[in-house]
Amino acid sequence: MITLHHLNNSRSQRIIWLLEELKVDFVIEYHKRDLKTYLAEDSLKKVHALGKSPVIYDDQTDMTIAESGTIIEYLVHTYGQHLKPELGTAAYWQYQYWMHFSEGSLMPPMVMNLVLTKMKESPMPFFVKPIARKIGDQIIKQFSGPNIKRSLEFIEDHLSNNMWFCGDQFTGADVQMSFPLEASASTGILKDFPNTLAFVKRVHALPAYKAALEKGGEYAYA
Ligand SMILES: N[C@@H](CCC(=O)N[C@@H](CS)C(=O)NCC(=O)O)C(=O)O
Repeated sequence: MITLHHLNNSRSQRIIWLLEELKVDFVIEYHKRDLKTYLAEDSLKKVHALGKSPVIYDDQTDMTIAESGTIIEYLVHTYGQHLKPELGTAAYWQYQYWMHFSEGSLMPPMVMNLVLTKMKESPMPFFVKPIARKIGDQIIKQFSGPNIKRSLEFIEDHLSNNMWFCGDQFTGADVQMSFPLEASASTGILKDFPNTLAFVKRVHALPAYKAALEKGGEYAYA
């Protein structure tokens, strides 16, 4: 039995979806975000030193595993080899590429945008506010914004020729890529990226995805 340590409105929603796709037995332990800081409550630190979600525990192997990419690789390797291309093929390296790209290249500028936007809105002495705003706007304009746009153009181009990230085969890489893309969709930016938006809609129409939404609770990106 797998235990998933889940946080509301977070990346761990995609792990519930994968568990549903794999039809393995699992239970969810729910953790909550602090309403003010948006950080996870301390209960997650008892599960893993970094106190972040997702984390899974598998009692078959007595292993605790953190980091979405590792969790997806572990679950696919252990319970659903059909969700990854054959080792060593071109499709397999595509799979590896998108598995890493999601958290390694796409998420960092997205998180930066989120933090800077929150910083601009947070309370501070009135005389600091215009300076903080200007710095935040400049970083978004010159760094995170253009990086996100370039990545989305790249993804759009890939999805204009591919139904899923590894071509015709639905894989764990689609699960890993779903979170940043549905988070992007929720901001409206994907109106300029029709193939990427179509991918998100395809994901949202899957029965296992819908079942996962019912189990996960609060989720702002679907
Ligand atoms: N790269 C990690 C990121 C983990 C992460 O930052 N999770 C967020 C939820 S989306 C979290 O736990 N935030 C709460 C906190 O940092 O206290 C992964 O993909 O698992």
